[in-house]
Amino acid sequence: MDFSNLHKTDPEIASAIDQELQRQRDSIELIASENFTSPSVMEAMGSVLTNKYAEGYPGKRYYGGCEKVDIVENLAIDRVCKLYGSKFANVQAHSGSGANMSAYMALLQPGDKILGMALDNGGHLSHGAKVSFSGKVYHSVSYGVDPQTERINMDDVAAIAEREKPQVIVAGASAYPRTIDFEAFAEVAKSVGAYLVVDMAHIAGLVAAGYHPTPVGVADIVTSTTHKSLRGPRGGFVLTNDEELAKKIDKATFPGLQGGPLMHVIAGKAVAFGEALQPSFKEYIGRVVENAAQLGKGMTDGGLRLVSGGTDNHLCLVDLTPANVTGKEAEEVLGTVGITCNKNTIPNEKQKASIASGVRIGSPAMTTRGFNAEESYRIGQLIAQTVFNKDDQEVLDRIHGEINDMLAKHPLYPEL
Ligand code: DSN
Repeated sequence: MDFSNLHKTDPEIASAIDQELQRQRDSIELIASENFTSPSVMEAMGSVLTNKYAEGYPGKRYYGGCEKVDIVENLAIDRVCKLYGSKFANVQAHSGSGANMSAYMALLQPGDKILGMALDNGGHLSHGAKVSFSGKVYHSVSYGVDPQTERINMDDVAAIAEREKPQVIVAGASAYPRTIDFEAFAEVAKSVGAYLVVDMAHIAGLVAAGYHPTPVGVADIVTSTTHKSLRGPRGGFVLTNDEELAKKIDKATFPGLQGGPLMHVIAGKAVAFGEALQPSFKEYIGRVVENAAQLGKGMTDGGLRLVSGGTDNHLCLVDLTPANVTGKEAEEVLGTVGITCNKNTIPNEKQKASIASGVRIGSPAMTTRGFNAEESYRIGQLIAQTVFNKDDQEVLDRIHGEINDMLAKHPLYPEL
């Protein structure tokens, strides 16, 4: 993209953007919730659509001159409905938390009860964490993973639901490496008269490509972000097959929670949905899943332990205790050898969240960059070698050299 104007008018910001591009190029990106959008998505986001106010919905706006942005929003809605086989979609949520706010506001009154996955067991802030709006506005209770299997145990979820009688059950996670049984969640929700909201943000790309069972048509409301495995711009969306709920979601989003939609971001979403409808996206997600498995195998063979014993999706949750290293230390030392990831709590966590005993390792971004299964296995081995040798600078330098050679084979955004 051409930043020549910005370099002239605001060299400080232009330089920071250049530095960030270089940072992205110089490391293997393994943060499970990040990805690299196509240049087309970025072009749509950097367009004149950022100038337009369009409060309301296509055909029913509170401003004049919305005919062209209506084309954009209608395309985004049509494409996301086609991608997921959904009847209705709202594509205005600015983020995943915002999408969850819309879902809750459509279904609940303040003080009502929600049952979501605990943050320290792999859930998300907006699924009822006490520091989040979702745990302040609503009465939140949680389920976790089974301490032995480290997987969601649906009998436990059913027992908690039966005891707590929530109005909404939330399924979905930010750090859970296994397939989630949405049908089983729907049964539990039905048995206690609760609505089921599925937040599929992490696995949205896998669901779109058929690599994870879909929650659409199973949950009452499905929420998501667009920027994780789906590889779009930062943002959110909400799906439902129920016409009455669709109206409530629209009202909750605008005017309930937001003013003007970000039309440039909605254009980026439409481009990303269009890309995800191509056969090449299915192939990409197939490689994402294969690469995550190979990363996990490399780390396990290197002496680390995977929470739940493996992965079914795009991420591994890694227990670092065999290496006697904390998540914070691992994140830092991996950064020095050119691997970006994030520390993460693990089930039965003994450390506080800012230290943690694990790291989360995801394959969506590195797969977009072109790394293959064999390289993924090697990267997994190098992660293990790095954490087991965190104080041996000679070993770390050799690993960094090997990572740099691998990065050079997969240039990022050569067109920029
Ligand atoms: N912060 C995101 C993640 O990293 O999973 C979730 O929104």
